[in-house]
Amino acid sequence: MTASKRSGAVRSAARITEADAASSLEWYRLMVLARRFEEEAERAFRRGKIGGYLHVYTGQEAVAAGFLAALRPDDIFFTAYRDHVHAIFRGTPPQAVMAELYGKATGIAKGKGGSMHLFDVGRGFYGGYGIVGAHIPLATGAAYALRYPGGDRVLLCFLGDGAMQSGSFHEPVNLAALWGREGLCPIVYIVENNRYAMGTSVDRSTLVTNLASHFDAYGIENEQVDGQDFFTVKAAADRIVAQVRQTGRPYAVEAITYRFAAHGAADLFQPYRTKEEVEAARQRDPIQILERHLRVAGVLDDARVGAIRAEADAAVAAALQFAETSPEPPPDELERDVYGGD
Ligand SMILES: Cc1ncc(C[n+]2csc(CCOP(=O)(O)OP(=O)(O)O)c2C)c(N)n1
Ligand SMILES: [Mg+2]
Repeated sequence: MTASKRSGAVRSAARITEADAASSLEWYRLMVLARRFEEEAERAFRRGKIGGYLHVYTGQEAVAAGFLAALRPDDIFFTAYRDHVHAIFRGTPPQAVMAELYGKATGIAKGKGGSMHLFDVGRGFYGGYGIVGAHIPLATGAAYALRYPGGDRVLLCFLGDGAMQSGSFHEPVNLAALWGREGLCPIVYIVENNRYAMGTSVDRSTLVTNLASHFDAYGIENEQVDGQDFFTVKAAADRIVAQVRQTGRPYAVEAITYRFAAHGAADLFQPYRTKEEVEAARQRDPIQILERHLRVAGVLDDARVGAIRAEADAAVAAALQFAETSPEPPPDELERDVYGGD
């Protein structure tokens, strides 16, 4: 039986070397780009350019950044519907993500997935799922399939605090533990605890608010991590991914984070939380935290920050332009990539 690491388990930033700081500049650049991307995606949604639904990742960037930074190119990952930034971090061109949000033929899923169903298998991104909890069994089975023929690839499964309370969480997690006993389930469950599932706070969805500890019930090693600090997440992710790669056993992390924006487009008034609470959480903005570390380490100054922001503005403007001017998918696309089609 494992015991979740509780008191004081939210790890504080490790000491940062100059080499760490330099390699993290690229992640700072990507986080700034992602934030700009989400701002413009929301604006385009409000202007009626994007159909369906849209959920942004603003505030949670360090979680995906820290974990995706720990992956090898041949590793794979799954997430839910708050997925634009995961794709951008993994290298999907922002224009292909924006075009997907616009439902255009040049989108990363040919315009047929939209915001919630991004997919980029070539880069190891297996979606993008709109049904809460639905990807947990798929990701768990995929982890088994990765290890069954041998090899040492690893799979990350990002999920929300709300998704943990669905039936589709318990069965696969139990199976993962059993398969892991044979070294056959190299999966890291990353619970992004942003405190809410739409308007339902964590303490209204479970009595056991240490979400990492839920994995004790299945015999899966687990810990909590401060999800706002890139270096803290990255240090944990490097250690955990290496362990899972070596053992083939599952591991679970609860990343403590916060959703700065509304849940989604229909969440206008956010009656379930106060402005003061949001403002307090914004004081721990993951981009600001990383920026401060990098300034102290001497690899970032005002001029460099200005250049990185200008680059992000230009990349997002180009992505919007690409999405605007791309063609709609042709009608016969409806019958492609579906069972029973060509
Ligand atoms: C099976 C199912 N039930 C309900 C919904 C409606 N729904 C959409 S998002 C959401 C909240 C999920 O919260 P969480 O897992 O914490 O993810 P977060 O939005 O915080 O990233 C719900 C209930 C859904 N999409 N699928
Ligand atoms: Mg949540």
